[in-house]
Amino acid sequence: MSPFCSFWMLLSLCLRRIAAWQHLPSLDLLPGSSSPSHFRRAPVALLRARAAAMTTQSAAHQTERADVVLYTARSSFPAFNGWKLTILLEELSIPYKISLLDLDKREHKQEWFLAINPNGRIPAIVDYTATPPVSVFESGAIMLYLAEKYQRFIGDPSHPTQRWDVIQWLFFQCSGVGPIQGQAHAFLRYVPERLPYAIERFQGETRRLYEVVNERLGKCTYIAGDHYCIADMALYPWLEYHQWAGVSVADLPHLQRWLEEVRQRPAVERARKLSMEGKDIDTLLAKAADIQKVVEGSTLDKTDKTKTY
Ligand SMILES: N[C@@H](CCC(=O)N[C@@H](CS)C(=O)NCC(=O)O)C(=O)O
Repeated sequence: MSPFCSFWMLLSLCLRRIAAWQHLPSLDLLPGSSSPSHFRRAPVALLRARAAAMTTQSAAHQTERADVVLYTARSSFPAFNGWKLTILLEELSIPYKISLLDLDKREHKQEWFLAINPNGRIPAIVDYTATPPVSVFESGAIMLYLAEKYQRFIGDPSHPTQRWDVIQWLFFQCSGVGPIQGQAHAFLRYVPERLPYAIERFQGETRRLYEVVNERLGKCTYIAGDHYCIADMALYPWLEYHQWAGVSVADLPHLQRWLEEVRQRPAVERARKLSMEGKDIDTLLAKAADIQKVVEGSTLDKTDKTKTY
């Protein structure tokens, strides 16, 4: 091996050591290295991401070391997809930090964050315990990643169906309750035009999904069976804030019983405080008109008008 190559190997090793020690993404210097992740293509972006994480609020399990950095939102509107993840991280009790992106200022559309989540949405995580660090986006995928990694809240892997019960109810939330209730929020609270058809359509479908949940919870303690799991955590923020969608749960007793049970978990309570920072439903409802103005002005996804399709 040439002295030049040895020098680069040594330097690369030192940098990796420092990176692992500080939980920085390691920079691969050796040409032709087999490191597969996109971190190699965006190291500067990720260093900036880390810098952002360090200047923001830390979570209950704040330590000098953060195994995981969660990118979630500081916004005038409730960001339930990020809240799902603070619940899971609190339940797992692992050292993590929260980096709050200001959605009203469209920080989630900046280049450095798009290197982590090309979809430009929160939440996303970077797992610094992995070598090289791993980034994951999409709340459901992040939940599965963490649950599988720590082998918790995912059901007994040796059971023939438990894991799939969890996964199917998690998908039910991620592809059903989340997007549909999200549209109910949008048309009821954020969109400047009043479109009764859209409001009724999404409220009606949200209510139908709630009835499916109620029916299921009449048969088992938690959504995927008798064990509390990531699907419960994913559903909780949405069902807890049903009033934000203008949908009632007054006649859904099993859903209410479950809400009460999940709400009382200490990790859920800590996560609610971290994620919703004083945005209780009464405050939200009282401020709905102001929130609408902010969202209208800044955060709704806008098409680039200069492009032609
Ligand atoms: N399917 C995505 C949805 C993520 C999402 O919509 N996040 C919202 C906050 S809850 C967001 O980033 N909104 C900003 C925007 O629309 O520009 C997931 O589950 O992670």
